Amino acid sequence: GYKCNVFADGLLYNVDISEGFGRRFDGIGGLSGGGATSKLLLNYAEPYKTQVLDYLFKPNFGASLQILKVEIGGDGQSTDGTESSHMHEPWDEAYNRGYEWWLMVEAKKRNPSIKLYGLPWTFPGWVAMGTQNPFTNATVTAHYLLKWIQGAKKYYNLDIDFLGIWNERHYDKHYIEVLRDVLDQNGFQQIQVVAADNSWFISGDVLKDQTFSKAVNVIGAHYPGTKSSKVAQLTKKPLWSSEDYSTFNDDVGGGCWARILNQNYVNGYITSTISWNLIASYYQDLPYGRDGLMTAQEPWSGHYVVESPIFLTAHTTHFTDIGWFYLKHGAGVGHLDRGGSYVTLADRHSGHLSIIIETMSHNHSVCIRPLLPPYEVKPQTATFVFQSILTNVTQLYVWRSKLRFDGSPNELFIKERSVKVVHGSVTMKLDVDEVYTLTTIDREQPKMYPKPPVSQPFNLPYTDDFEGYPVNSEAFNFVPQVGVWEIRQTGAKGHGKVNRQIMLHEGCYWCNAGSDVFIMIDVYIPSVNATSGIFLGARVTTGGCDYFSNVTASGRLKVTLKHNIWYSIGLYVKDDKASWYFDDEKVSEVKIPPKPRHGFVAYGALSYGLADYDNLRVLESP
Ligand code: 147
Repeated sequence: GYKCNVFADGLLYNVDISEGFGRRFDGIGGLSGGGATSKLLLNYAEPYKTQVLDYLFKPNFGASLQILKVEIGGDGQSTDGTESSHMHEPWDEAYNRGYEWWLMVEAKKRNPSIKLYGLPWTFPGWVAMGTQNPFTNATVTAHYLLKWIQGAKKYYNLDIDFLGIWNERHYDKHYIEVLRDVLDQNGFQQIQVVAADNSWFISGDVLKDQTFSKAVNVIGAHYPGTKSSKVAQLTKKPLWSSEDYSTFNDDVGGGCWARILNQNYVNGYITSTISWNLIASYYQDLPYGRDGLMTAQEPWSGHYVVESPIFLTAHTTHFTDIGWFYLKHGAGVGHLDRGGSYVTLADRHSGHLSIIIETMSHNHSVCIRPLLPPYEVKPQTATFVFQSILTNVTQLYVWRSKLRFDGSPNELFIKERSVKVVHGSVTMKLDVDEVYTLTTIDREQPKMYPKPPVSQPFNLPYTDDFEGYPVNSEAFNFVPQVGVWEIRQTGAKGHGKVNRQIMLHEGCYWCNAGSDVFIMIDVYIPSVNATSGIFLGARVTTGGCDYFSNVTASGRLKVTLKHNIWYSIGLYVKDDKASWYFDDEKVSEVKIPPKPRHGFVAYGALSYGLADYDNLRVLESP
């Protein structure tokens, strides 16, 4: 019963490959790090941890991501915390730090063909030769990254596919060439260099300089607003939105994601889009809270939320693979006449084909950046007309999502009745804020996990004697904002394992890091390589790049302790008073501002150098 009156609208879209294909599709990804964005995921209990990982990586289930990008920890603050380096010093090397190794292993377990991409934000001081420029000695930096790649292979059997330069900072042509050389010399010819995780501006150098061009495999820009430059397109290199999204993951965030997944290709010939971040597993009050594809920020309760971006990703990832090709603009790719867009991707080997359509309205798809110029989307009818060899398509499976902003529940990634292709064409009635996939691939509706546990507040009392962790790992729930904190074994009587600040030197920065509770902790400062003092903080309201100035402003117990002695120190905060305790004796009381009343508790060191912490207790102030 298809009527032909829709043809009167003239809203016809040809789908055709007789003139060849467009660009190769390189996959949709998520970014863990930049920084510490997956911190709280590691200590989720089973089965919730497995469930969350399945929603991200398991093929044909949830987001089914095709790329996992991770931060290569560099011991410095990189947005929501610091991530540990595999080489704090030139003489130090370890591959059991942090959580990015674990995450890559879990992703590969679920999807062996997921691509891995590493990028540094910060570098240990020695890599940058004590400067703030990591390219001061190109060979040293390239070999530092080589170690990370070799460590991935040796300890986890992980093959790294893509390597970046320095997140959103300047690049250095000589360094990129040296890096390419070092990779090639060491058997990593297959690793592709993505440059330079910033803007399209690098394209000019790529176009001008043949030698440099050979060292750059992919041009990666951030938050391109679905556009790429003419020069970038002229390089003929794959163009990636190697960091995008960073939008609060409510339904407007979902709208943003659905729109850019399509329009990055439609407007910018961009063949890969990577979400910052993969999963919001950091405290929501830290910078950019909940800017992930889904949220898992309560390891103590097991509560997590599978937000709409997960299902909107599925519309592409379940029905494509890396290596498929987009069809040409005007022959399966373009804007819809009444707003929205469509892309067609095809597998040149199997002949499978998928069309993804989105009709996200302006106010329901605004991303954090850049500015989105106004446009209109109206309900419309669209007819896709298959041409030449594609007239052999006789039936298409249909998947649909609709974001509703009227309080009623969304429909997310629902398998509808399949449609017959009659006389080579298919007509779809499209409403506003919808995503459709029309595909030749037949899949079952995936069955989701039962509801996770309900949200619970972080409860006091909270204690940690740090005995339960493996050496070199990070203590759960504490998110280092400056410095690097690792569990170490001591011979100290009654202390055993401690949480140690282990950074000895200032690093090469990405940014200049600068409730009523009773927090108590034991501290010990050794005689060699010691920090100059320690501090405790409460009601700390910001983390990230503003952390240090905030902690210092919010008042700190600045004490210079004797070396080689364990002290028990405490900070008691109630109303407008803060009291300091030393070996259980109150030593001073100061007046503090009445606001803020809530925030993080913090403990730290006054300068880079060693300090051991043990037996933390955080209680409600009596
Ligand atoms: C990006 C960083 O690369 C990420 O680590 C994370 O901090 C993310 C949060 O949105 O932002 O850096 C940017 C910061 C500011 C802009 C662009 C990227 N900006 O203002 O255009």
